[in-house]
Amino acid sequence: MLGTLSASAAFMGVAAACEVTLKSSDTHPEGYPTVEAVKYMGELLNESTDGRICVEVFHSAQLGEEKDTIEQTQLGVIDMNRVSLGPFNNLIEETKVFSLPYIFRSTEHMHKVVDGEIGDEVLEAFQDHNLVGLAYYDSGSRSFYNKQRPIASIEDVDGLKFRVMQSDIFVDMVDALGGNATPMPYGEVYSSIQTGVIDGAENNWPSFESSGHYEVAGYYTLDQHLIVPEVLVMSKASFEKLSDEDQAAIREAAKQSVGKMRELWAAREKASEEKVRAAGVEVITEIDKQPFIDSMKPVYEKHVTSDALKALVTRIQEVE
Ligand code: GTR
Repeated sequence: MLGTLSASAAFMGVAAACEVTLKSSDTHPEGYPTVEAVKYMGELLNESTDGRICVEVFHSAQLGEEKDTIEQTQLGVIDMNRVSLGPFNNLIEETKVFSLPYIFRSTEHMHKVVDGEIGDEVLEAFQDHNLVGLAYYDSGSRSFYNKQRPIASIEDVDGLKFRVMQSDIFVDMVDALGGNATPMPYGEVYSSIQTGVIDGAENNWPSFESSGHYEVAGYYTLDQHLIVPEVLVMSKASFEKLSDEDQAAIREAAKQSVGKMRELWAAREKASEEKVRAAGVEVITEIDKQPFIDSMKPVYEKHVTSDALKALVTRIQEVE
């Protein structure tokens, strides 16, 4: 016990011993914007609680793959978790609307939506699942990469096997484009491409780069089918152990870390793109997105079924 406390204090570089150390999970390595943003959130929280609350970030999937860490967070084994919204889709209906292909016209559109009322409503939906939604982080836009051929039009997707995050929406998305989808944990993608279990996957520049997937999948097509935000969530069990004042401090520190995250994200997107291009990956930028957008109709029809979800989708589309 004492060992953990002093180790955390040393980790945070603070003199005061932490009364509470919140364990936070992330699939990405140190230096990745999400990891650094949660560390920053921890520093703010530590300051506002006079050193009483500390946050320790377990990066590089040390605590497990996202689907499993989400369950652990619901159980209170893990206190905080920074994850994509995607893996929540099968669990929390409302998160589906932010995971629909081409729902956001741009990152600016996504920011306006998540920073406003709709964003708050979706965060609130986590409450019914033993989780507290704290903040949204950026994740750029996701595009397809594969090792077989450049995708220059929708016809080129035909028959290719892509890994997707564990969400039915993404399986249906790839199917609707004529490819074959395999949901699997992030950590298995590299070797699965290498051994030919799949031809490729889809992700943003920083993940494509930091995971090393660009080493085994040499064609990247900027079709930008998803702008799905990341979320920082907390275990309701861990949250409710704290005083109202400390709960408010956590919410505030999380909100304050968003601006910092967006800065880190913009810089990393550029750096990752440069690294991937320099490595010789063929990047296909000239692509007619309209056929991709049009083919998503059945995905919307299948997943946006309740009146509540339909209303959310309309409200998102109406945000200028
Ligand atoms: C990344 C995201 C991760 C994880 C990963 C994936 O962009 O930051 O949280 O969801 O994608 O594809 O599994």
